[in-house]
Amino acid sequence: MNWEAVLAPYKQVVEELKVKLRGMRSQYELESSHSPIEFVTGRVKPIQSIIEKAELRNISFDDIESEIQDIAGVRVVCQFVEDIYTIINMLQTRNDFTIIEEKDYITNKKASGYRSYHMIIEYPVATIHGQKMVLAEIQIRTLAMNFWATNEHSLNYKYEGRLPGEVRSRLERAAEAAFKLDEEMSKIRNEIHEAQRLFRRK
Ligand code: 0O2
Ligand code: 0O2
Repeated sequence: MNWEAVLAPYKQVVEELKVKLRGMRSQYELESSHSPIEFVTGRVKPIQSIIEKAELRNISFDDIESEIQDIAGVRVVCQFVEDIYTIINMLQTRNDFTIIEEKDYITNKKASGYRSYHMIIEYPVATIHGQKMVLAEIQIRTLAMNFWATNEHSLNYKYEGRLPGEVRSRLERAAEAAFKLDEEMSKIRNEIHEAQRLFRRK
């Protein structure tokens, strides 16, 4: 398999989506006092992770592009939970890609404690051989959800997915604490916005 050639369109999609989403952030900053986007990151899934995921799920090489939906992945990180829904609504009105699937792990957290909103999109990318449809995953989460997910991801990597009971239960508690933090911050959101407006004026 010529991985470089297979992954090239995905690289293109990640770059395009980062530019578009970061552009939205700049636009919000110009036109309103609060941007629902804190920052945007993106990555093409490393080849090793693609192979491991395919093996784990019995996906044949020919089906990788249709079965693994997060080869291209971008992440939108927000300050408040409310911002996530602003982003979702905005993405739903765009016509430069099609939303294939939405997974709301905010209302329905995963067993691990993971929270985030995922959108699987079909994105048309222009290649020298014509247009190609590529699947991409947009993860939308708060700073608190991102903090938790990043740490949990590191621990899972360290323990190869077999977390000791003690660590697992601490992570569960941390997930609830992060959820509480988001809830509390939401309650004083207007006050925070006002403070940030004042600060910007100075
Ligand atoms: P901005 O819009 O000025 O913040 P690249 O295209 O190379 O810049 P890449 O390869 O995706 O992007 O880099 P990475 O490391 O994923 O980070 C992308 C952007 O997210 C960078 O901003 C980082 O500063 C920002 N970022 C990553 N983690 C955090 C975080 O924990 N907190 C904050 N506030 N920002 C973070 P840029 O590129 O300077 O763009
Ligand atoms: P990476 O690149 O290491 O992050 P499904 O078939 O829908 O049940 P699938 O296709 O894995 O499962 O999709 P899902 O569950 O929506 O998750 C895709 C991505 O969400 C993962 O990618 C993670 O980035 C993130 N994610 C999902 N669950 C968790 C979790 O419990 N903890 C953390 N930290 N992240 C999670 P990968 O494949 O793990 O790759």
